[in-house]
Amino acid sequence: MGVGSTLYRTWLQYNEVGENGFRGMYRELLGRIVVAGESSGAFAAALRELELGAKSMLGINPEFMNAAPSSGSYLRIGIKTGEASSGDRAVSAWGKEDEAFSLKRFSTDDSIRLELTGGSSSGVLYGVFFLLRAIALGMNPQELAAEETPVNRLRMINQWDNADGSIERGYAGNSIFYEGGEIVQDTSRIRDYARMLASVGINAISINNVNVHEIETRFITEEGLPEVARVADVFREYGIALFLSINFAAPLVIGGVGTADPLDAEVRQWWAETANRIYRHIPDFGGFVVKADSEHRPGPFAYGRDHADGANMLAEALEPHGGLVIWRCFVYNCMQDWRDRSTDRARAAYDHFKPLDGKFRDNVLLQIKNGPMDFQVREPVSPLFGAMTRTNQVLEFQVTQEYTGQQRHLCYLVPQWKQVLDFDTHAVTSGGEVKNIVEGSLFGMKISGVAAVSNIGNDECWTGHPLAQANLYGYGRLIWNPDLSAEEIAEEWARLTFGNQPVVIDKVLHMLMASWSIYESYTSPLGVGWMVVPHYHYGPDVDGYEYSRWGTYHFADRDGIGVDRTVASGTGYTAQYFSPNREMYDSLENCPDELLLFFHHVPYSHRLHSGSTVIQHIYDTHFAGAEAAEGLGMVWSVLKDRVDAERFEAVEARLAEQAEHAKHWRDVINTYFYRKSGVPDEQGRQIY
Ligand code: GCV
Repeated sequence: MGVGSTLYRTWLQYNEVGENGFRGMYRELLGRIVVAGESSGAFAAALRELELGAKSMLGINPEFMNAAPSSGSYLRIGIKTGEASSGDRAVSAWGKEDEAFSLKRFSTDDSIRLELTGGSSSGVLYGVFFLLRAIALGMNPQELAAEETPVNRLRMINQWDNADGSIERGYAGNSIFYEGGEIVQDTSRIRDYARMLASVGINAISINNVNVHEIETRFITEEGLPEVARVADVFREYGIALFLSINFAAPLVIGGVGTADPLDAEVRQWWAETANRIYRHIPDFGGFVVKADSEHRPGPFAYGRDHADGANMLAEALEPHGGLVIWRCFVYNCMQDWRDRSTDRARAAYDHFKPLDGKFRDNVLLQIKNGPMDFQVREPVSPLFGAMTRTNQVLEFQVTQEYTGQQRHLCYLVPQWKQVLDFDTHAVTSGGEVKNIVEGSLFGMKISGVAAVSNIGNDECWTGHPLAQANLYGYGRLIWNPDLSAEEIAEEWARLTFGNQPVVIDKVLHMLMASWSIYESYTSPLGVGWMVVPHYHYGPDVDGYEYSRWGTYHFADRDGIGVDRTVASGTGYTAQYFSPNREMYDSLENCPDELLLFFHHVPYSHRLHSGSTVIQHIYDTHFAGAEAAEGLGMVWSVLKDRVDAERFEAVEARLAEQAEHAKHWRDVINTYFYRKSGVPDEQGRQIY
């Protein structure tokens, strides 16, 4: 814990604090720590963390005591009396108040007393991470005060790790959880990960891929569970509940039951017994994540049942134990005929799930990807948000950069996530933003929140690209409080990661904040998406998905490009939105430029709001984007002697690859559209 290289330590560097960081005052304050009450579970982790932080940043070993000293400075830590403590995870126990904390300051002329009170041991842990962050950021202890409650109840990470050690869509090495078909024996790296996640407020994790293969199907057996329980023990220390992705066909595949029909009595009995077994091994097990009837995964459709039948059957089994079923809405026809223009993948989630609103049990949550397609660099917000008012929901983001440069390119995703959270669905007259929907109270959801696919692996820096750590950090901070700005989060991360030197902060902040737009500009234009190498999703291949079965087309011909999703002449997808979003997207005049080709098929000569034609926009953004990608490397080079060599060189190498690869994107895209359209670049730049 707390050891390793600067790459490994991510934002938990705990560098020595100097006098201009109020070293003296903090040494006094943390020199004596009064612990009120029992300190087990996450409370114990909090105390260990304080000890580590105090030693590393302030060079002191705090004295822990049971009673307050009569004079002088000290920090008092405790759990709010009369409140629940750690442990119980029934649906009703996903309580924000348990995870809240307050930090109160009582100063006299010659001393400071701080009182940190958590709603539970998890609240204490979050409060300690807040305090250590404040110290690292150089905050004046005389100004310290906080009253924080997480906005979202479920704040989850989904691992897409496989038992063989590979990670689906992983770009940072192999799994830290599995090796050679088994859960790793040495769980110390998992512990370091749990600590990182807790430091940004994550409280739930699913530890295996939603595509559940043979070995992972057996995780819920008598043989598999003791192993899974070892991992649950580690996460429990940090207030994080463990979930498993399950195979819907498990009763059939491993249970000796002749069917997986959710309405079959024997199947129901099998899942009930399985749930009993799981909770014998892991009493605070979070529940199941389920990908069913999606991309060839088994599900209720095989038996003529619907998603509510499937999810409710599992929910019934978990309900007596307080477990949750997180059922994914990523359901679409992945065997589409590209000749068929009437089927629209974007419509699928809404068409499948909206009619089922109100039919799910209280411990079922529907997990909805942020957009209707699949984590593209730019997509509209899924119209399912706001459309279901009687169903618990989880918003799904992707921290791993599957379509956004695979952690070889810099792409800080918090600004994208913020746009999603701030999007006004207009489901209600006012306050219909996505963040209010997933927060839960708008529609009275029993439980709700946000989940995201992780970007970590066993790479030294965890995330492949050292600057991609900002996405994991930012995800946690943003869903704790969606009103934080992307800049605030980036600055916090940069300071914690690289220290408080103004020039470093300034450059890193600039790079992060520019990166999404740079990536977008040299890749797929105007929201059309999907111009990537099939399966790998890295690098340009404009027609890679054009004649495929995946429902992901751009329809470029010699005259124009884009997908007509309007009501009058297209797939009618726009009608899934509430007014006035529906009319805005439906109208060629009012549709925002950045989503134009997602909603409309237009001639290359179509003039955007920006004043440019579509074809000239494609050329201009691709030339500018490749140049800006090169510029990122130049900005970074200024930091050569200000960032340690290891991190400097790791980032430098990634940025060099990005600059080269951006040129490839530029030339492939520009050349493709020049050849298709025959329209020359107004500026006569080199196109091949
Ligand atoms: C885990 C996309 C990805 C798949 C992923 C799937 C999903 O299609 O490319 O790798 O599978 O999304 O979210 O289930």
